[in-house]
Amino acid sequence: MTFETLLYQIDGVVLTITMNRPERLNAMNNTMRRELIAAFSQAADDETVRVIVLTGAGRGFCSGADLAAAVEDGTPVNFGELLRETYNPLVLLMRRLPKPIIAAVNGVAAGAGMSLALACDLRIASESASFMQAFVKIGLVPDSGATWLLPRLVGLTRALDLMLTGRRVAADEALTFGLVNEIVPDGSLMDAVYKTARAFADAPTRTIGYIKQAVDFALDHDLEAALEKEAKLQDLAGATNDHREGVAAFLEKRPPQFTGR
Ligand code: LHQ
Repeated sequence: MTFETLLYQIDGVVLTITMNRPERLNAMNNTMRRELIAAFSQAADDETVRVIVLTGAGRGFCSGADLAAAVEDGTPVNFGELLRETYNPLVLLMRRLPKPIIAAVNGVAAGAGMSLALACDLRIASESASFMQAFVKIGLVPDSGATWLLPRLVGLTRALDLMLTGRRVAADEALTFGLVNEIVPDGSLMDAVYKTARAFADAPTRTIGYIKQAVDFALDHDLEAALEKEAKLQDLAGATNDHREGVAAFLEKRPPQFTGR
């Protein structure tokens, strides 16, 4: 599939989706929102894809909604409808996608662009990356999952600081409070990301999907419900070839050969 605003590149089992509007720091216009949904849907359906990397072209990761596009279109934006029809399904698709998604945060991630980074499973950032809950600066409420994801990732104290001030947080500060998993020098970002991606390429992919499901479920349910969800998902994981292979490999004292099934 070819896209106007994205690059969609598969190398073995690793898919890289690159947001590609560098002149606007990869701000999301209508086309990009639609294409991101199509790209992640295709990644979900494609059995050969076992890990996804999301990154931005040029010096930005994603600067959020394209603020100029609405003015250029000349049509009034119905914010609630826009969120319900595009950003919200995209974030749900990413959180429910049963494969690991790594954000390669190469530059600024602002507004809904930061939300996309938060919706990934891991965030590896370059030294010059930054994060900004830009919404309040333009009189808007954090959206695209930011109010749900950010407090869970960094705690309420820090989440409210970032959301209420809209201040720009540099990568080193983001690392101190667990917003990113790792920071690497600018020139080695993609090497570091692909090293992690390759490790996931050899992982029991189906089980990783179940882990994502279990954790997201547990975040808004009580212990009893979370225990039951774990039991249900463990039934499914226990029936995978990869579980059988993992146990066999352990007993035979050899590395496992997971196939993602
Ligand atoms: C941009 C953008 C951008 C267009 C940089 N749009 N052009 C919103 C609306 C409706 C409903 C649903 O939800 C949402 C969700 C949201 O995402 S709201 C938040 C939207 N994003 C922002 O408010 C961030 C706006 N951008 C900035 O504050 C700065 O550009 C940041 C801090 C991201 C980067 O600053 P710098 O590194 O100094 O770069 P710059 O400002 O010079 O930007 C470079 C170019 O990119 C520039 O164009 P130009 O033609 O002057 O070179 C910017 O106008 C353009 N750009 N963000 N979101």
